[in-house]
Amino acid sequence: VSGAAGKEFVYFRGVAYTGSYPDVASCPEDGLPVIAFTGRSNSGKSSLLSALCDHKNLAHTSKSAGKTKTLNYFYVPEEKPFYLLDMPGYGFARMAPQEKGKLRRMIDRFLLESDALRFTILVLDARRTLASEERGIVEFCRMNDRPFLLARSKWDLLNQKEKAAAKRVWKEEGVLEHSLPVSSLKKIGLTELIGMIRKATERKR
Ligand SMILES: Nc1nc2c(ncn2[C@@H]2O[C@H](COP(=O)(O)OP(=O)(O)OP(=O)(O)O)[C@@H](O)[C@H]2O)c(=O)[nH]1
Ligand SMILES: [Mg+2]
Repeated sequence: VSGAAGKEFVYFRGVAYTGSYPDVASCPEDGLPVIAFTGRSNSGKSSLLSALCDHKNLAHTSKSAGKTKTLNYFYVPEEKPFYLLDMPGYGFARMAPQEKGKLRRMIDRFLLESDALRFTILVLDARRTLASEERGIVEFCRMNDRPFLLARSKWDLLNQKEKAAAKRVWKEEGVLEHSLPVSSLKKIGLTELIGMIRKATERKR
């Protein structure tokens, strides 16, 4: 698909907010595939999910400056429907240590145990290198044959030199093939990501 009209066609359309759940046990259990957006606080998860739906702030459901604290489900009404799941960010500095730990455990539990999870999209600022939590998620996905992607966000903020340098680092980190530059602001990489998500939802577990 090419051209402006073609681009329009690939966004997720008619996406509806399903609900926000405080823990794994209360999430929908209807067997529909789940595509999870995880990563550090402020990495751009909610913005990316919204951009894929051709929306400015679909996923910013909380009024408190877009800080996601619950598991937020969005229903995508395609021929084979699925959920996009906006997860809370881990490592949010202004959060009490106890609350931080609780959120972290909830996120880990979901990524480790969910039967519905088909694709883990780890969103990280393209200007950053992999931190230990992020390495942990990558290792877990590799060991358990779980499809994953490192969405290198805010790509619009890098100049040509920084982009080239970033790609060299991804190669050194051993994740070049799993990395996709994206920008919610400038709509970079969205078509590719939508294709990957559709493919992932068709996979059997
Ligand atoms: N320049 C630029 N800024 C972005 C982009 N995507 C997100 N941002 C900014 O990054 C900040 C964080 O975005 P969010 O989408 O709320 O991040 P999040 O990962 O959902 O954050 P938490 O819910 O706290 O975990 C906001 O100020 C966004 O405007 C992008 O593609 N380019
Ligand atoms: Mg968020």
